[in-house]
Amino acid sequence: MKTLNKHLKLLFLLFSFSTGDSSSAIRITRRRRLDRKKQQSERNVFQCFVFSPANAGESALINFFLGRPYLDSYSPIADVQYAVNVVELPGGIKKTLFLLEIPEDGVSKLLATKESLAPCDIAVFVYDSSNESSWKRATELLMDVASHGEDTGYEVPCLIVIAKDDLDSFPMAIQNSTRVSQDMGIEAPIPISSKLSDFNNIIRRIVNAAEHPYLSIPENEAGRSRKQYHRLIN
Ligand SMILES: Nc1nc2c(ncn2[C@@H]2O[C@H](COP(=O)(O)OP(=O)(O)OP(=O)(O)O)[C@@H](O)[C@H]2O)c(=O)[nH]1
Ligand SMILES: *[C@@H]1O[C@H](CO)[C@@H](O)[C@H](O)[C@H]1NC(C)=O
Ligand SMILES: *[C@@H]1O[C@H](CO)[C@@H](O)[C@H](O)[C@H]1NC(C)=O
Ligand SMILES: [Mg+2]
Repeated sequence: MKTLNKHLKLLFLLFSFSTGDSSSAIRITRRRRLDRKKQQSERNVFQCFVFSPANAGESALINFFLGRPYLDSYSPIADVQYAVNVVELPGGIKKTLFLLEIPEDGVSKLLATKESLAPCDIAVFVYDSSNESSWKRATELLMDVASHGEDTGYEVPCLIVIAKDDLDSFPMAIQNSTRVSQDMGIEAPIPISSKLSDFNNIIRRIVNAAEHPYLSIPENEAGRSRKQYHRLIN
């Protein structure tokens, strides 16, 4: 957890430099809130926190992001804790994306601090499609982040990623994860298979969700119908 705190601080610093914004966390956060009101963020640098239960396939995703080949064995010890790359969007627009791995055992400590999600533009929850406890744990993490957002005002857009889509999924997997995303008013879960190099445009979709935070922030019922209305009129 000490290392996680260090990484968060470092990311925060890098973020301030890369945006030419040497101001405090407060200003960055205020700008994020403004982005949400405008429903569109024009920032060039986004930070993604990646949450996942153990063995979910998170490292395989981060390795793909870094342009590295898929391995049949990843070691948690050799895990990349944060990664950065330039993402080219349709139309040639380039955005810088940071991925920060949040180890499962660090989540409760992370969420114990009110401002911990202030530097987070998008939270991604990865679970293993073949592993029911992976799904259950990932849902808990999503709920924890969502209620942390409601309690503190640091609400973040969330995406669910179903990893290892090449494996047989457990019963009710698709139905239940679709229902959870609908209930929370977020995008449908995105299946990927690192093994088959089938990434379903995941990196661009992460950037896209960060650019349109309003559409992916988990909400209560009133917020959901408002959101549906905006989807319809856009
Ligand atoms: N079949 C299949 N296996 C995968 C896929 N992605 C990862 N794996 C395997 O699943 C295991 C765990 O993958 P990792 O990427 O290390 O998962 P992780 O979430 O980083 O795991 P920890 O760091 O231990 O929490 C490894 O043996 C991978 O080779 C996939 O798309 N399909
Ligand atoms: C299933 O997921 C849990 C995490 O919730 C993990 O501890 C366990 O190792 C996983 N099992 C397999 C076979 O990957
Ligand atoms: C899926 O949903 C059903 C009905 O709500 C529930 O009984 C079951 O426990 C869920 N399974 C998982 C893996 O979430
Ligand atoms: Mg890993």
